[in-house]
Amino acid sequence: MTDTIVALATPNSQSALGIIRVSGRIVLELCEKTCGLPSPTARCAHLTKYTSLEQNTLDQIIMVYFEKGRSFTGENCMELTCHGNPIILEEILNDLIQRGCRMANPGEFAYRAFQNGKINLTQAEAIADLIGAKNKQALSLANKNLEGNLSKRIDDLQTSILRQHSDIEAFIDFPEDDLGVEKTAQIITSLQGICSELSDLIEIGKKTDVFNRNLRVVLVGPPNAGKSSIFNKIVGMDRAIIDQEPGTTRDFIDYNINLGQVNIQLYDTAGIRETDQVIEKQGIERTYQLIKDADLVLVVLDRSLPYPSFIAKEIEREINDEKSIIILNKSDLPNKIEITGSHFNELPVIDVSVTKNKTILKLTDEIKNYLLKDSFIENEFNLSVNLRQSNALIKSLVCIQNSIENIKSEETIEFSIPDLKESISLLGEIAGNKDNEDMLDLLFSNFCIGK
Ligand SMILES: Nc1nc2c(ncn2[C@@H]2O[C@H](COP(=O)(O)OP(=O)(O)OP(=O)(O)O)[C@@H](O)[C@H]2O)c(=O)[nH]1
Ligand SMILES: [Mg+2]
Repeated sequence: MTDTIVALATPNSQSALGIIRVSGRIVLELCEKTCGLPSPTARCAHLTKYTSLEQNTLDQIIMVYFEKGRSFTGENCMELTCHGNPIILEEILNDLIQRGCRMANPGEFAYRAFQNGKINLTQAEAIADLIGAKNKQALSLANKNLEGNLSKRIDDLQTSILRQHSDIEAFIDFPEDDLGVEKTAQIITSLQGICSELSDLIEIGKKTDVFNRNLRVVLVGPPNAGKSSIFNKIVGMDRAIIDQEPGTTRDFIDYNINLGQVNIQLYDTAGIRETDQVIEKQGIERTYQLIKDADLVLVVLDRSLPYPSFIAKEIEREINDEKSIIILNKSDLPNKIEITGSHFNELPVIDVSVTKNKTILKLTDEIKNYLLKDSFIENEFNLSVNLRQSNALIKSLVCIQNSIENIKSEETIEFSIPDLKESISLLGEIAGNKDNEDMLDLLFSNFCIGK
């Protein structure tokens, strides 16, 4: 058994209770020495006192012991539910460290659970997602992955690929037994079925992605169009400086907001115009960079002014039409803009005035609808696919497609084998390949301490 790790599993602040988790070799010894329980009943709550090395009572606690093989990490574990005073919790943590434990690294409990076969990688990620979920949908999807829905689909795919792989291998080993037109067609059909399964999962990844990250929404437009004013209205505070002088915002600012089912990172940017000023130019360059990475670009125009042809051309060059909405701001003023016949007329248009709250509410609704447009209708999916998993699925799909091409011709059929093997191994990475240490380090280091 490995060294013994300890961590606070609850926030380090004043609360009713605080939980300390311990896992590893000396747990049973600690049960005896700190709690006076040399042979605690596993998975039962013991009301006891925690005694320090100096023989002081540090707290009255509930201690639960989990025996090796039946704990979260798979090792001997103890959980101490203490009173939620940070001073008590720190004293107990220090005492456990003096007794031979060490502080756990981020995600180290989950990492041990994974190494000991208690959970696979998709389940470990689901636990992290469950804790980090920003909305109800993300929570529900994380729960489904924790139940093993994704792992099950991946397992089934691996088995199906393996079956085709062995049929082809048998033919290569005994080439005198012709694989036959019918059998070849059957293998190709099965592999095509696997391709469409993989494509389905990749598609789910694209759709469920919106629930699991902050979507980038960028306000752009000519100076003075009201970008900062709209930004402040949406975030609900005077975060950005507003002024009647064009060129007020020089560098972008951003703010995180929850819009119910989605979380967005909203950006207010420097107005786009021709300028000789170095700083302003840099600000405009940053705006262009933000446009590139945006999930949605809101092009803000002042409808009380004539159509800004030159600036519109500049913006038109930078934006992706499929990810853009036009906002005609200052609808409380007389209308002077004419966008009919312009490029922007082809895009969705929303009228807004920062003087009318109703129009801002409508705008946030539109933003949400737009970002959710490809996504689910609640409960459509019974699993989610994250970026790491999606990348492996995409590579695996390419391998299968290559192998189909090779199978189609009898001369190249044996070249299909390495691709099939590679596709199985790529799928293996989703549930967890224990040899890929770099990937595991990166993945678990994103977890919080105590998990
Ligand atoms: N009447 C009216 N005035 C508005 C509206 N929105 C913004 N303004 C005014 O327009 C001026 C410019 O607003 P900002 O929000 O600073 O514009 P901006 O697009 O951020 O400008 P830059 O930072 O210079 O690019 C300010 O005087 C605002 O009060 C609106 O809906 N109606
Ligand atoms: Mg501004």
